[in-house]
Amino acid sequence: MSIYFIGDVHGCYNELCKLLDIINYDDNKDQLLLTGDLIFRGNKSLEVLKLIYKLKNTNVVLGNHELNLLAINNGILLKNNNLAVTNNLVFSSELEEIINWLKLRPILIINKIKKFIVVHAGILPFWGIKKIIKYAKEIEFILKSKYCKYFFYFLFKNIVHEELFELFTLNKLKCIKFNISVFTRIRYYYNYYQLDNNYLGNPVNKPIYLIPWFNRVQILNKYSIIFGHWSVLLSKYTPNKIYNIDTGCCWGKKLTALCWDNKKYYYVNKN
Ligand SMILES: [Mn+2]
Repeated sequence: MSIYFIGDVHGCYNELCKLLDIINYDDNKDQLLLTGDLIFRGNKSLEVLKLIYKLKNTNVVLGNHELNLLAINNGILLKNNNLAVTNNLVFSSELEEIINWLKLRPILIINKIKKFIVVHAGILPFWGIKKIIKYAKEIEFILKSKYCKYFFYFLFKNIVHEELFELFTLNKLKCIKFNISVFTRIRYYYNYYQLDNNYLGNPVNKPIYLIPWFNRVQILNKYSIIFGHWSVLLSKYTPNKIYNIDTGCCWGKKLTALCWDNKKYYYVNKN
């Protein structure tokens, strides 16, 4: 039995199939964990979701694009940046069953025996493991609950439905919103942990005041971190025990798998 991670697929179904072939993935023996952003940008998002949904020993953390899809499905976001790509997925009759499955996916996967965590974008460096688990569970709890729709209004439109106060105070809701941004969107922060959404480039040419989230992460004495979301890194620039496996397949580069047992990388180039 081997554990494999695969980075952001973004609707690149053909490349995903090829990569599973290359690693000789066996659904009865192996485990597959994906870093999220399975969908959008590429044009075979539905095929990707159906494939992952059907595999038995697979899990995926939610990325910002899965959250967008859930918000579209709740009628809160109307469209994604590429309407043709979005429509193909959003108006599919097969989507409902998959959405019900997607809503139950975690924000964070933790393996306490193998000592790794999987997250879409990242964490804050000073977060300890207990805090990380607690923050992820709070988000997962809301997404699974009947308050999910109201929470998406808050997340995407900043509209506060008072039903939400049956769960949390406004301050707590703001913290949860911030934590979602960290888990699903963070690249750099500045000034006491404000997130930067403007500079997407690699750390070599970064503005001096920005700090990549993966510098000085405190849990590395115990855990490794596998993440996606930041394709310009191309698996470089990160410290030991932090693995970026989004290698920009949807941008014409490649799709990456990492085998946990031997830390070997496998690649498929974009067709
Ligand atoms: Mn992303």
